[in-house]
Amino acid sequence: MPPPPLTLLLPAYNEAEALPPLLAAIAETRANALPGLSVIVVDDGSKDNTAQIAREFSQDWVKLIQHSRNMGLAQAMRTGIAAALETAPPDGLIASMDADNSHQPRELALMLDKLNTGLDVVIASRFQPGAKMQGIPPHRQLFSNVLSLLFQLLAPIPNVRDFSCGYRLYRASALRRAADRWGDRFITEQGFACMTEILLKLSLLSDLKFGETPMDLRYDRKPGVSKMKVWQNIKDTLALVWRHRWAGG
Ligand SMILES: Nc1nc2c(ncn2[C@@H]2O[C@H](COP(=O)(O)OP(=O)(O)O)[C@@H](O)[C@H]2O)c(=O)[nH]1
Ligand SMILES: [Mg+2]
Repeated sequence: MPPPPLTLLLPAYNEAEALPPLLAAIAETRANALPGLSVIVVDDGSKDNTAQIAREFSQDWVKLIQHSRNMGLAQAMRTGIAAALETAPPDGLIASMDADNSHQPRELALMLDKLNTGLDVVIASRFQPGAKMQGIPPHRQLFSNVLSLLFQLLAPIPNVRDFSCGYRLYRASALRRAADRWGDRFITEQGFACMTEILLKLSLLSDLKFGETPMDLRYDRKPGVSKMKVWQNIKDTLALVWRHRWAGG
């Protein structure tokens, strides 16, 4: 039986430099392991050639959606998930990945194997034995370590250690249930905390199973600087865990 169609979302803001090597690596993975793979690049009002590069890649399995102005990672995820759900069959799969060329497309095959052990969400995790990381600034490393411990303590999800990584594989049916249940309130965050919010919301649905695969994070390949506003993200994340734990979501 052929594997179910998999739509990979790439939220992209000013990723013109990172996209060519990333799209080439995705094409290789598609040819070698995942023939059902298609890509949606969500260009979020980039000021560089992000959209042009996605367009020029001109493969029928790459689709470009553009925001006319920069609306932030959360809005890009809302747009991307809604577009992917429109076409996903009941057994379809939806993945997301940073567009900064620090995540490795070939790990998708490993994530799919893991999903097929009976899971609904698989996270490429910096906290699984075997995970590797190159080029992470110490303050970012510290931030993700603290965040992982905080969530394991205050908002634990069985088998989840990496709550904030954007590289994930979901069953479309899981995202559809969340979209049906919360509608416009599925993703309420504005910034990077949306990634954690997606996971927390999914954990409130009954019978979903989560898992992780070890990630090989190549932050050293990322051109330019991180777009994460660290202090804003810390504030948003603390407010999120507070609402989830003590204020009923
Ligand atoms: N759509 C959209 N994506 C963004 C924005 N800021 C960052 N991103 C994307 O979100 C992902 C994560 O950002 P990145 O700089 O890689 O964060 P880091 O890896 O945590 O340092 C990348 O794919 C970015 O292109 C934004 O304002 N809008
Ligand atoms: Mg990144």
